[in-house]
Amino acid sequence: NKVKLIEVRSEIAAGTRGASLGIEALKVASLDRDSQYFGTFDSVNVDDENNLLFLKNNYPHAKHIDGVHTMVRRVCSTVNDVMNEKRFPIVLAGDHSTAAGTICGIKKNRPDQRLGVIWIDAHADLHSPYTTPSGNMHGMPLAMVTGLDNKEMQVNDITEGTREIWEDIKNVGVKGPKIDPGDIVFISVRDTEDPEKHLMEKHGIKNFTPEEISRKGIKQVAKEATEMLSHCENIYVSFDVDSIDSRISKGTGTPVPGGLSVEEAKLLNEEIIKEKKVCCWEIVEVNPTLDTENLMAENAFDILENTTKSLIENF
Ligand code: DIR
Ligand code: MN
Ligand code: MN
Ligand code: MN
Repeated sequence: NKVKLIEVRSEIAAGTRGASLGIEALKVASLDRDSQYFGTFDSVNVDDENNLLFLKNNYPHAKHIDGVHTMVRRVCSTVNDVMNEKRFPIVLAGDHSTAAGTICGIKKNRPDQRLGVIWIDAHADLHSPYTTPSGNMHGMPLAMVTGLDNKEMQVNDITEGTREIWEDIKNVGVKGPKIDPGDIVFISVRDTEDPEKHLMEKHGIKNFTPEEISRKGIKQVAKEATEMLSHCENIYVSFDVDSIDSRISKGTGTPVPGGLSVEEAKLLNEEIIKEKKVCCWEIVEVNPTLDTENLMAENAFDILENTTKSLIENF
């Protein structure tokens, strides 16, 4: 059994409460679907740092960065362990900052190999504490792993305490950047701030916009996205459920209109995971407290199950 689930019930890096319940909501959805998914695969839990939410946070431009640092290190170490077992990690997480830990873990495991990232999200998650509009660190995982502070677009003055931990986060797993910004491919990104737009232009980061996706179709987008990373030995896929249109994705912290349909998201992940270079897949940001009837989790579960099936069929 090649797949191993990694469960990370983190929500410290989100701005809205409840994403740590996303995994439980996926499990409830699996029962309502009469699926044996969670009885089929081994899983390992990563401890969260959510108790920090009950304390005043002293880092306004990187909220709970101390806990995020700890959590990123734990995820890194667990992903590395699972890859050492020659298993394929499927990460079920809460807020998207965990993805930094995942990328650190893959890089720690395969330090000499180039890692590309397919980031399916409404957001670019490229902020640093210097540019964030919210201080919510789920908007920062790609800055953590590229090391891009983007100080030329600085809007926040950060304290020495924040800066020190931020620098430590950049060295989790292996020292320095884990990926090149040019090795990121965005799909469905449609809500970005100026500092992120600046980085995307400066580093020529490709985004398959909703318009381009409807013009080309999902299969073509999946093909082009993986081909763009043909120079990388490994590909990590990060699936933020807010990539799905806000008419469906009510149960997530930051829904955005104009996104993927559930069928599109399903086919997209099904196609991308057929690529042999994909070495890890992650799903994040299901928040059942914002939902009615567990709709987001049910759709997310269908995508999770379908993606896993496609992965196994194509081993
Ligand atoms: C916004 C929202 N760019 C921020 N980011 C979200 O606060 O950094 N990322 N929601 O998932
Ligand atoms: Mn995200
Ligand atoms: Mn998002
Ligand atoms: Mn925004």
